[in-house]
Amino acid sequence: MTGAEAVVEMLRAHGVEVIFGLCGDTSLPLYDALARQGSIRHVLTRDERHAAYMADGYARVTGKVGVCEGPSGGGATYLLPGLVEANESSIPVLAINTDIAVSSRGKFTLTELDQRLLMRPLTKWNAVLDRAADIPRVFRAAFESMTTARPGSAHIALPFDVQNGTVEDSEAWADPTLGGYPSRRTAPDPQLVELAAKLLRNSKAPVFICGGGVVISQAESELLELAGKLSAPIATSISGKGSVDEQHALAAGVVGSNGGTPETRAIVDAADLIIFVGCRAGSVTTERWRHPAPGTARIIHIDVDPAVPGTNYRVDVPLIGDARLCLSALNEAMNGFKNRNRLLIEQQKSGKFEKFRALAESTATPIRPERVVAELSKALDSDAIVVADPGTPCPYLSAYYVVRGTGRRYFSNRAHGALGYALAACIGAHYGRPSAKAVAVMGDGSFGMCAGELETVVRLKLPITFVVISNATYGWIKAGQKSGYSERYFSVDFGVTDHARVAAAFGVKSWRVADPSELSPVLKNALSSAQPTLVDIVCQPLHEAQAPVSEWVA
Ligand SMILES: Cc1ncc(C[n+]2csc(CCOP(=O)(O)OP(=O)(O)O)c2C)c(N)n1
Repeated sequence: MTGAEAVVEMLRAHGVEVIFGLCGDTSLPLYDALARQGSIRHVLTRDERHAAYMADGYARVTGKVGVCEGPSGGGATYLLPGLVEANESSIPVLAINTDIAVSSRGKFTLTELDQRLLMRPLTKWNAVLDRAADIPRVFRAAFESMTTARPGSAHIALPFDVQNGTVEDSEAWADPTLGGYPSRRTAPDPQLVELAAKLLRNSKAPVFICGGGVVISQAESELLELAGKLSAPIATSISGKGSVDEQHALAAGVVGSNGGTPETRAIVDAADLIIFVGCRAGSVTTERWRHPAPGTARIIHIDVDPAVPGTNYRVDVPLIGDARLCLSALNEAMNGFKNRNRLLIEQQKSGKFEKFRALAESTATPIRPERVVAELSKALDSDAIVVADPGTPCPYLSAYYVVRGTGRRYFSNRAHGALGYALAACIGAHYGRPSAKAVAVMGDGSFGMCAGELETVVRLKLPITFVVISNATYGWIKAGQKSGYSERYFSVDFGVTDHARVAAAFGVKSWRVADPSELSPVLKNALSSAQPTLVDIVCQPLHEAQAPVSEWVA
């Protein structure tokens, strides 16, 4: 077979069903091979950035590797943002950039770029192919790297002449289990499990803080079993939403500087033992390492990456391994244990939601962000997938959108928080879980960075709903200028755009809503449509709102 055919065969053999990408001169052999094989669906995008974000959204909701592709030069620099986001968020995304021919290297060839150096620091694993015979081995290595230990992204550069080379048919084999993650689970050291169990037994007020690792590892039921034995609240990072059904009595909600509130902070501060699970204890989740305050609570840190425990907190017991296996081992070690000293969190939870409800019922204009979250929550089924961009959507939905059920039903790009992620990630999520309603919520800053992809949504007739929070400003930054720079607002406001009309020009059914009483019927209409829909909501800007962002709370 040709090199291009071998690439397609290696993808198919790893269980790949869909690829997101954009064509180029150097990709012609690959496209022809994709056209001739017919089993892998190709979703043509309008920007490689969005192809990578689609692969990321797909991977997040399926537990499978997401795949994107683009051509040489600009195709590689445009794929890059999605690859680095996925890598830092522990999401396996494979990117293939085709490249100039090996025989054209070093001759000022159009689009020549050192893809090996470009992608090396941004991915978990990368390679530039020099000959077709290496294709099977390189693809096996990429899938193995992406789906074992801490998942991450991989990049393969595929030169034009390599695509036209020859690969032995018998070489194109794969282990299909490497197409999903985690593909190889590692168990913790039993001695450290015993030490952790001892700390758990002696704790009066243990609190879990879960990151994305619980959902990635599908450890939700093991987590709930252990939390039940300990009567311990389960707090999460933004990426950890889905670790626990947020309606559960032990669910404490999102903690940290983005989406946390004084009430959720109080739950963390009351702990005498913190159990971090699949959570890097980064700046946002810990409010810059102040909550929990160092030294106030004992720490058990569970993570598959040995470099994580001990980086930000002095850890009493590190448990290195897959979250599900670590929690299972702890459940076994704690067999028969029942803690009766329950840390009460009902008061904090009801306090948080009482304040929210007061604003959510507001009939004021511009429409309050709280009202948007409340109406959206009412209108969505529990199995909906909500993707939030930075700006207003992320803190508000993280704090107040109550995820009903476990697993990935809500996510945001929390590694880099680049604007313009949600629309494309939501398209990927739709392909991953077509039976669920997928909804992207974005600021108007984000809309400006992704609107061209509305053509893709219309061309493919995707029944996705987009919500734009319109405030004609980069509100998050303006709020920072208010709280930290005495309201010296500088270069943060932009013009008013009617996003509904823009979307309509693409062929998207759309509404612009300025009156809060119209919100509920319009959202219901939009969400029940089998076509792409967009609701543009004229909203109170963040610097005037009471956002759940601790830096801005006086
Ligand atoms: C690509 C990119 N550039 C800049 C930023 C910095 N940034 C964070 S939030 C924000 C403002 C967001 O504005 P908008 O999308 O309109 O939402 P709002 O805050 O107004 O709700 C900016 C510019 C970013 N996150 N990503």
